[in-house]
Amino acid sequence: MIVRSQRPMDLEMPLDGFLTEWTPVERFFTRSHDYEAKVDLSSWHLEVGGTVARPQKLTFETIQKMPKVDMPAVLECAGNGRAFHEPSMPGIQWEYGAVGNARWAGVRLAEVLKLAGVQEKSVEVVFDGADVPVGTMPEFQRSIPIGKAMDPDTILAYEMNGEPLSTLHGFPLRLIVPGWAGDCWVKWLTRIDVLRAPFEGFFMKTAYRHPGHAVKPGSAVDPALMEPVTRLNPKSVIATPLDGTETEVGKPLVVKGVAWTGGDSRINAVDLTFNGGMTWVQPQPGPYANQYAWRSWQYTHTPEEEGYLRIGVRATDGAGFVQPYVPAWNPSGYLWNVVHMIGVNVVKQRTAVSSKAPEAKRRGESPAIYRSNCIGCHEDDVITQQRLSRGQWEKEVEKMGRWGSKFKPTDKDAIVDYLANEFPYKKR
Ligand SMILES: Nc1nc2c(c(=O)[nH]1)N[C@H]1C(S)=C(S)[C@@H](COP(=O)(O)O)O[C@H]1N2
Ligand SMILES: [Mo]
Repeated sequence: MIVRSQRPMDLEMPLDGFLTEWTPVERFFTRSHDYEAKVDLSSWHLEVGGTVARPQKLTFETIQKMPKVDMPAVLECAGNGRAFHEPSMPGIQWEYGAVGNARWAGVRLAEVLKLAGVQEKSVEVVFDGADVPVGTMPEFQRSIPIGKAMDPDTILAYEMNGEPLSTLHGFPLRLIVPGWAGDCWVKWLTRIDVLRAPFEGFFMKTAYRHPGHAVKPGSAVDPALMEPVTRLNPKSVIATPLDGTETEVGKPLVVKGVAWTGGDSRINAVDLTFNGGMTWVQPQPGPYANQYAWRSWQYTHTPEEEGYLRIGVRATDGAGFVQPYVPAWNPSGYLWNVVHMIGVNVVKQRTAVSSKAPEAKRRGESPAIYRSNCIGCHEDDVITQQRLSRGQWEKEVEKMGRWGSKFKPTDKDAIVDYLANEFPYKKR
């Protein structure tokens, strides 16, 4: 796994994870804003309240006795692909692997809400987990509209790939919102509240919002003018070959990957090009568990002459959405789904591959004000992956001041200077 942050744990799946239909738990990406919650089942309950006729306090046993539903579905972080946006923005610099395909199982959220009796005029349902915010960060609470909550495909899962949920993935119970981005899939559930007005918490009103239409790259947009991220868009990834590799004339080249989409839609077509989009072929589709799962595809191409293959894959869904060639830039870099294009050199005879890893840039000793104020709640790793302008670093430092870093106001400029010099904006 690619470690994006050790503490809290943010792990990314490498490209070869797209070679299997189901993503094993140990290969499944993880994203946690807080340190993971360690729940003791003997004292755990799920409380259901808000605008309901009969508030509930359910034990794990009660939930397990309700009708069990299987729900294969892709879980993808809204920020997957953020690293590719230009200009860059702060946040975990995910490339392709903040996504996985699993078989979830549990109970319908609608069944649980029926037990409680949702009152008329309810508009949303908000979910809270047992994780405790880091520092003075806001609580991770997220809401979904009542219609999505009552959708028979929205479930409270206690199993992933036939096993009880692991700690990292939300033991003992998490929300599954098939077709919608991962930020709604609240882990370590403890409370569900039905609401008569939209939920106003930080993770609904400030975070996980996008303009819903194109904005000029780099522009600031007021969160009030943005809408919550909901459905995933069509996306496909080439798992093999890898970008920048070589293949030989006359040798069959197997190209493999997966495609998925979101909302109520399903993948309608997957097209593959070997010449940067001039002509397209249709790969062989693999098994497809349901509309929410990813679908593998594969194609064998035997190059007849030397040259450079520009291999790209493009998925189309039933709602008529096609993967774009240019990203829809948005301030937090959500929902990247640009056509995945790689380059493979076709040669007569492959050259020996040098296994020498590129030398990492040596960093000088960091100043004490940085070590004492910026490393504590989290490690250095979430900082070193960023590439931000001075203005962006200044905003990040101010946010960290609000979220629990106790730097002296007089040290702020020196911290910003260090970050802006050491991790400046640069093109990838
Ligand atoms: N309680 C809680 N639930 C959460 C989160 C969190 O930080 N706390 N992260 C969310 C985000 S942003 C994503 S993408 C998914 C990631 O789920 P995973 O770690 O099982 O892959 O969980 C969601 N559920
Ligand atoms: Mo996410």
